Amino acid sequence: MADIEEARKQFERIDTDGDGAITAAEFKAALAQGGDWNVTESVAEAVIRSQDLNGDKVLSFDEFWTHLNK
Ligand SMILES: [Ca+2]
Ligand SMILES: [Ca+2]
Repeated sequence: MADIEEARKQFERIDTDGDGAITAAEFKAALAQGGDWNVTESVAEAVIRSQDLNGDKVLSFDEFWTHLNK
């Protein structure tokens, strides 16, 4: 079981505009910040899609959390 406080901090770090949803662009920017410049927009979109449970193309905290606990 992952730590929900840690997960929330991580989520908020990626969700730079603070609207409670992670977009592909935000995800890509977060990875670039971590030094991974090879992640393209389409790779980021594919990752979001693989974790997106309700099909709105963004990650809510619940979806992020569900993925961490898989
Ligand atoms: Ca956002
Ligand atoms: Ca979603």
